[in-house]
Amino acid sequence: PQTIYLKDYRQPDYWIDETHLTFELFEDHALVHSRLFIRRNGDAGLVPLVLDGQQLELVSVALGDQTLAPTDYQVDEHSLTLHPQAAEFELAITTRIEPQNNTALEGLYKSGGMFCTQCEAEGFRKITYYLDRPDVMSRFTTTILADRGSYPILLSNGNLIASGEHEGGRHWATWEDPFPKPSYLFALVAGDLCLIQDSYTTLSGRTIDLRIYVEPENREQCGHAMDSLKRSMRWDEEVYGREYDLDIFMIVAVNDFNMGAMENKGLNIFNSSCVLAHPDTATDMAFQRVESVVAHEYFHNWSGNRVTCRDWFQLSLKEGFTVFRDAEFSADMNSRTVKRIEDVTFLRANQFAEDAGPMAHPVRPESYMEISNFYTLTIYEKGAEVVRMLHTLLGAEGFRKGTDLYFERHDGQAVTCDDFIAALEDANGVDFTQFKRWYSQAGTPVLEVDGEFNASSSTYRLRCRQSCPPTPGQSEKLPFVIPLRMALLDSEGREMPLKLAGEAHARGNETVLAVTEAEQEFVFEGITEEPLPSLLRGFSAPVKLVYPYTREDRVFLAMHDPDGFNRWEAAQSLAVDVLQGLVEIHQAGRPLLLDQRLLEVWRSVLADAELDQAMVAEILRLPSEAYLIELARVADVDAIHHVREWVRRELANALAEPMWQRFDALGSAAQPWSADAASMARRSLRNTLLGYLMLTGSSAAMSACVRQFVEASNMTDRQAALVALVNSPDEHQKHAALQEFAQRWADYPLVMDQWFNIQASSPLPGGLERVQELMTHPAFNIRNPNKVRSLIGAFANNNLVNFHRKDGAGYRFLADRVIELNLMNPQIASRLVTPLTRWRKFDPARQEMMKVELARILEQDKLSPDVYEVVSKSLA
Ligand code: HT7
Ligand code: ZN
Repeated sequence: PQTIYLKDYRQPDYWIDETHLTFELFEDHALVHSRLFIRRNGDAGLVPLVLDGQQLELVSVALGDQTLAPTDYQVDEHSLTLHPQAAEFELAITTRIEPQNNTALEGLYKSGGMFCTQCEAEGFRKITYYLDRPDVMSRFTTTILADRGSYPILLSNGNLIASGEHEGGRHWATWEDPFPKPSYLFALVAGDLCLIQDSYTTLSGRTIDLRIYVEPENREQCGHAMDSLKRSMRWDEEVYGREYDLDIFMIVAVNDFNMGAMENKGLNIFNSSCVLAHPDTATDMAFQRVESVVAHEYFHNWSGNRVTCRDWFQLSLKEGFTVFRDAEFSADMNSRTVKRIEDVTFLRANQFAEDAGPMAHPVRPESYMEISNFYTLTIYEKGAEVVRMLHTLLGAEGFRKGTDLYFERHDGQAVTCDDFIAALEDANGVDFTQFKRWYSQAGTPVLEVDGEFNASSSTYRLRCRQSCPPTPGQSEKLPFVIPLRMALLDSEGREMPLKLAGEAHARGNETVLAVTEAEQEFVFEGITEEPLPSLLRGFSAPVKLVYPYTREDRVFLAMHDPDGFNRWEAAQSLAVDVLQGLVEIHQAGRPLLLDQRLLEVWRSVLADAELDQAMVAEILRLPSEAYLIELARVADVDAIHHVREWVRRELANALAEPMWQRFDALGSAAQPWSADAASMARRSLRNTLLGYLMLTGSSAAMSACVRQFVEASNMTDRQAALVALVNSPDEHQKHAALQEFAQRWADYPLVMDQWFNIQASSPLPGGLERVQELMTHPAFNIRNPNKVRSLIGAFANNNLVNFHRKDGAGYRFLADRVIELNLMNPQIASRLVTPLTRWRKFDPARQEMMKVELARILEQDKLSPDVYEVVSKSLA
C-alpha cells in the first residue's frame, strides 16, 4: 500500500456543490444513482477529474446529457478518471453494490435485517464514485427506494421533504440536508425499526424533534440515551453557546458496528451497546458509556460537522476536542474527580503503551497507509489531553473566547489544528508556537522534579527537567510546554500560600507553572517549613512525573492531600512502588512480605466515612496488570500477576473485618435500583469489597456472593457477583452461575457479550481452551465486532497471564483470528493484532514467539492494507 503524507496536501481540482443520490435497495444488490454538480477549483486548467471508488461495479456514466462510452474514461481498483472540458458540469453515475455481502461494515451494509452505512473515514467510495475527502463539502439530497414491508423506515441526513408509494409494494422517501458536508458524514438507514420520540426546546425557543430508532424488542431500553441527549443539548448551549441547527435529530442503533458510534449529520448511527441501557441488562459502567457516547456524537455537530477537518491528518481537531468536551460533560453530570481518575487510569495503561510502541505517532500524524488505523488512543485520548492543557493555560473564560472565535471564524469550513490554535491565540493575545509541539512530536514526556528547601532564606526551589524518548521517525525532541498544577503542603497537610521569586503578586494556594525549558527552576518565597509538594494535580499534563517521594511521603499525601485526585494518585503510586518491589523479590525467589504502610492506607480509606464512596472504591483498586506492564522495562507477566494477586489476598485477609463492616453497612443488592450518583457509588464500593472478600475463601463470602447473584435487582450487582464466582476456585458454583446466566439472557446479545467477556478475562488456568470452546457457542459470531471484542479482544487484552502463556499458544490463537478476520473485516483485524505488536516489552523467548506470529500474518497472500500497515511497522 501507498503512504500518504501531510506535506503533500493540496486542494482538490474540483468541488462538488450539490450531490443528488438515489438508492434502489434490493435483497441481493443495490443500485446507486448519483447526480453531481461539479465546478473546477479556481484556475486549475483542463485537469482530469479523478474520483475515488472501491469495490464498485460501474453501470453507467453521463457527462451533462451525454452517456459516456468506456473509452471516454478510465477505471481501476481505486478510481474513475474522467476528462471534462467545461468548468462547471453535471455528472451522473450509476453503480451497483452488494450490501448483503459487505462484511467489512464500511460503506453500505446490512446489519441483521436493516441497511445502514458507515462512511468515515473512506467508506463513501464503496457506495459510489466521489471526491471522498473531507475538504469537499456538498449539499446532499437523498432518495431511498425499498420494499415497504421489510423496510418501512427510510432515513437519511437532514429533513424529510417528500415520500410516497411505488409499484410492487415498494415505497420511497427523499431527505434534504441544507448544510454542506463532506461525504464521510453521509448516512442512510432502511429497516423495520420502532421509534422512541421526544422533543427539546433550545435556548432560543426552537423545538427539535428527537428520535431514537431501534429494533422493536429494544424499545424499553432507550430512555437513558434520550435523557443523555437532552442533557448534552442543554450543556452545549450553556458551556459553549452552541445550539442544534436542524429541526430533527435522529439516532439509530445497529448490532454490527466497527466502533462505538458515528456522528453523521442529523442521523447518528450507533453500536447498540452505546444506546441501549436498562438496569436489568446494563451495568452502571454501560449507563455511563451510553451517556458519554451520546454526548460525544452530539457534540460533533459543532466540533466536527459545522467545522470539519481539512484532511485526515487533522483528525484530532475534531476527535481530541470532542473527547475533551464529552469528558467535561460527564464530569459535570457525575463526580468530576472520579471521572478524571477513570480517564487518567485508562490513558496511562493504554495510550502511554501506544506512545511507547511501534505505531507511536504525533497527535497530528505526518503520514499513514490506512487512515482507519489512525483512530487511535493518541488521536482521541492524548488529543483530548492536549485540548485540556490549552483549557488549563487559558482558563475557562479565555478558552471559551477562543472556541467562540473558532466556531464563528470557521463555520462551514474544513480546517486544520493550526486554525484551532490560531483562534485560541487570537482571542486571547497569546502565542502557542511552542505549545504546538504537542501536535507534532510523539512520545510521552518524562518530567523529573525535585525540591530543595532553604530554611535560612525561607525559600523552596523546585527543579524541573523534561525529556521525551525517541519514537519511530523522531529521534530528537524539543521541550514541550507542560502545565504543572501544584501546591505545597505543610506538615499538617495544609496548602501554603505561593509566591514566586521575581513576581509581584502571590498565586494563592495552588498554581499552574508553565514548564517550557529542558531544565527550569521555580523559587517560592516565604516558605518557613519544609513542604511536601503535591504535583501534577488533576494530571495537568500527559507526562510521566518522577519525584523522589519516599513511601512515607506517599502515605502522607494519600491521607492528607486536600486535592482528591492527588490523594488517589498518591495511594496508586504507593501501590505501584510496593508491587514493583515485590516483583523483584519474587523474581529473586525470596518470600513476599507486605509493606504495612500500604495496609494502613487501605485501612484508613476504608474507615473514612467522609470520603465519597466512589472515591473509596477507586483508591482501594490496585493498579492494573496492564499499567504495571507499561511501567516495566521488561515485563515479567507471570510475576506481575502472581504478586498483584498475592497483595490483593493479603489486603483482603488483613482487612476482612473492616471490609465486612463497610460491606454490610452498604445495604443489599436486592434493594430497588436507582440511577443517582450516590447509588452508583454505593454499588461500586460494595462490589469492590465483594471482590476482595471472595479472595478470603470464606464460606460467608461465598454465601454473600451467591445471594447477590440470585437476588440482585440489577445487572451491575449481578455481574459483579458473577465475576467473583467465575474467578473463584469453586467449580460447582461457577458453572451453575454461568449456566443460569446464559439461559436467562440468551436473547440479549449485549448481555451475552458480558458473559463472554467475563470468562475470557478470567486469569485462572486454562483460559485459552475456554475461549476456544466459547468460539463454538451458538451466541458467538466472528462477523459481529462486539462478539470479537468481548471474547477474543478481552482474552488478549485483559487476560494477560493466559494470553502470554509460555508455550506461545495464546499468540498463535490471536494470529489465527487476525488471519481469519483479515479479509472479512480488516478494521477489526488490525485492531485485534495490537497486543502482538507490543513484543518489545517481553522476555526474549516471548519476543521470538510473538514475532514468529507477526511474520506468519505478514506472509498471508492477500493482506489488507490495514493489517499490513500495523504488522509491518511493528516488525520494522
Ligand atoms: N467519528 C467516528 C469515527 C468512526 C469510525 C472510524 C473508522 C471506522 C469506523 C468508524 N465508526 C465511527 C466516531 C467518533 O469518534 O465519534
Ligand atoms: Zn468522535
